[in-house]
Amino acid sequence: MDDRVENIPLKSDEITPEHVYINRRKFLKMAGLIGGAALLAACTDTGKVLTTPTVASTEPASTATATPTQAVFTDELGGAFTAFEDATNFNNFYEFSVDKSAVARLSKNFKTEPWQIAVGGLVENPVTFSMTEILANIVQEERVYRMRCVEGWSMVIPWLGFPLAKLIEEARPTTQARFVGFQTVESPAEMPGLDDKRYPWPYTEGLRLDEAMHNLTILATGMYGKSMLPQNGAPIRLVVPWKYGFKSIKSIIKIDLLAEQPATFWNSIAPDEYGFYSNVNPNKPHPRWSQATERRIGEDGRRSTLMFNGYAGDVASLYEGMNLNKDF
Ligand SMILES: Nc1nc2c(c(=O)[nH]1)N[C@H]1C(S)=C(S)[C@@H](COP(=O)(O)O)O[C@H]1N2
Ligand SMILES: [Mo]
Repeated sequence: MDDRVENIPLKSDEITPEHVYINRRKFLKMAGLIGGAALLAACTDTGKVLTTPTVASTEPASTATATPTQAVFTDELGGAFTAFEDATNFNNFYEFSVDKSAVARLSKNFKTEPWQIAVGGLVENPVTFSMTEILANIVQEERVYRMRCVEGWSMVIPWLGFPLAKLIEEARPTTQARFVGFQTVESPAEMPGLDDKRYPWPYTEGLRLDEAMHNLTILATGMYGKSMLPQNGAPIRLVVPWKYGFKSIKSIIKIDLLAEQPATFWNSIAPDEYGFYSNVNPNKPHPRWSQATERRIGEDGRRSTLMFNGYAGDVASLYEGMNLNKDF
């Protein structure tokens, strides 16, 4: 185990990287299971403005920082949008790099057109959607969400997207379906991070069906009023705002309805550190660090982490009767 970070006192601009914990035995075991490459072609139109962003709240975060010419957009709790520059240059996307500041550069030429997303498994109507169809037929709405990474930092991001439920309903899950599995594209020619065979590629994630159908759970196709950039998971990624950021899987090609809880990337690497549910919970410390506080990117100091990342009113009922310290 690599425990270098634990021996270094954290400065305010440092976070605890997820990748410092590597269970080498597990990685080696899984390295033999790496699958083939997905093929992508043509070019991207990233950066194209899709819609004029609507704003969740036009209340200035603070009158002291607001000027008549500069609107300050915030989430419903008054947290200012993270600077676009920060949200697009400080990224976790291990397929490209474990270095957050290198992801934007390394993913610049990632081809996201054409793109398809297949919804299958325990469904009556398996269906493959092209991104063109999705963008033409589904209204992309703006959702301003907090994003809390398990490493202890957070952002406020205005996403463009639509409820995941729309695609799932189209596929008509059978009565056996209880979970949903997601998979990221694997494109070794474009993704240098895939060369590190210690990781259980492809990146996978999962939700319980009721979590997946919840109105807060979206597939995002853009942010800040623009189409998604590669570093943020273009052309389509999951956003589950009450869970740690790693659940919000990027660049999805496959969604499967399942009877059993699926294996997921971080949970297979370290199940005692990254639970299947991974709901944001300030009272449940990560085995190697507290989760009570977080650093909002762009701010000094730390703020308190909120239960379910501030979405308890919307989602706490999904977990009634569960022991959140055991089923974490
Ligand atoms: N495929 C894939 N999805 C991923 C990741 C990744 O490494 N690969 N990192 C996750 C983590 S740890 C976080 S915090 C968020 C970061 O999203 P952002 O870069 O858009 O802020 O993406 C998540 N989705
Ligand atoms: Mo994360």
